[in-house]
Amino acid sequence: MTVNSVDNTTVGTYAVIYDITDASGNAATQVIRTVYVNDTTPPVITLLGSNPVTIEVGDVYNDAGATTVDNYDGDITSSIETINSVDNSPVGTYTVTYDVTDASDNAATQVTRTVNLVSASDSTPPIITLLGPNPITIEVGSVYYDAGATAYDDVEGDITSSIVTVNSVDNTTVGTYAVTYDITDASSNAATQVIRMVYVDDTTPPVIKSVTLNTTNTFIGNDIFVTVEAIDNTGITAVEAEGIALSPVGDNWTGTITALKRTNIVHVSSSDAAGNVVWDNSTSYTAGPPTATLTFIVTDSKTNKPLAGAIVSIKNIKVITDKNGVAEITNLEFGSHKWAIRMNKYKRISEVVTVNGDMTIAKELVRMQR
Ligand SMILES: [Ca+2]
Ligand SMILES: [Ca+2]
Ligand SMILES: [Ca+2]
Repeated sequence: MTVNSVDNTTVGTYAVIYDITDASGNAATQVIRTVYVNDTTPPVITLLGSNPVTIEVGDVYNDAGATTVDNYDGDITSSIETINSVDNSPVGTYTVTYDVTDASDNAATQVTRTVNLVSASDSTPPIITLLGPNPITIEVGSVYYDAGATAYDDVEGDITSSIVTVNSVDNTTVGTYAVTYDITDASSNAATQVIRMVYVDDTTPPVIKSVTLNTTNTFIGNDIFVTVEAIDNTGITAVEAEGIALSPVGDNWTGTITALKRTNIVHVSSSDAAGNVVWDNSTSYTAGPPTATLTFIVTDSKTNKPLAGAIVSIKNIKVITDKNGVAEITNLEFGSHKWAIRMNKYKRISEVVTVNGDMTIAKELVRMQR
């Protein structure tokens, strides 16, 4: 009789017992076989995640781990011994190792993961810092010196020398201009563009070099021809005399003003496109009323002979006729004037005359009766 208690699914030590008795009832000495059921198969480790893994300096390394299954123990993942040497510096290659042993002390083949620690990639653009004022105003015609800018990059440091500057300033033309500064680091990160505004301005007024009148002594209401010579750094846009716009003629500006009575300053202004104005009040003229000459010829009404010694009066002027009966009144203002002629023994006469030019007035005096 054999008693076999071996369970080949369970590690352990078992006995197989052999007994026998002959027909006469004599029992043989029992024989026992010892049977050992062992586990000699190591577990197998399976990596989770990538291998190798590359991370940048500054990144946090999260190990993806591994699983393991044993033929006898089953899932013994929790028994894996992980040695993680990954550090954040220096850059280089690190290794994570995974080991496990089953309950029967069978060690699995070690699994390793390679972790490459590399320099952080540069994703930060440089920063440009302007030097000097912004905006800046310069006088037209003056030289513009750009004060430049500096550039600093997080990885590359001072990269000022790589700044690309585009300077469109035309210092000969009034206007608003931009100077732009750009830079890109070696990882193609472009800095925010910096712009400086440059105003080219004209603050210099024109210069009036001369004011000339064709006459400085004239009559009220007459034209006076004005010639102005003026210069400006950017160009003159207007010249006025007594508020009258003059016209450009060659290098001069000319026009006509109307004479006013008495002595008058001719106020001349010159403007440029920027609105700078200069005045010149150094020139004047004098204008009086227009005058004429009145010639009186006085005769006797009976004899028709000239009368010498007759008194011709007009306004406050008195002129006595000469031997030809002639009296001239000069510089008599235009307008209506009352005149009178009187002479001893003759009847006085008087009239009003309107003077608008030289005139001759012939009059006869009537001798009074005795
Ligand atoms: Ca095993
Ligand atoms: Ca950078
Ligand atoms: Ca100017």
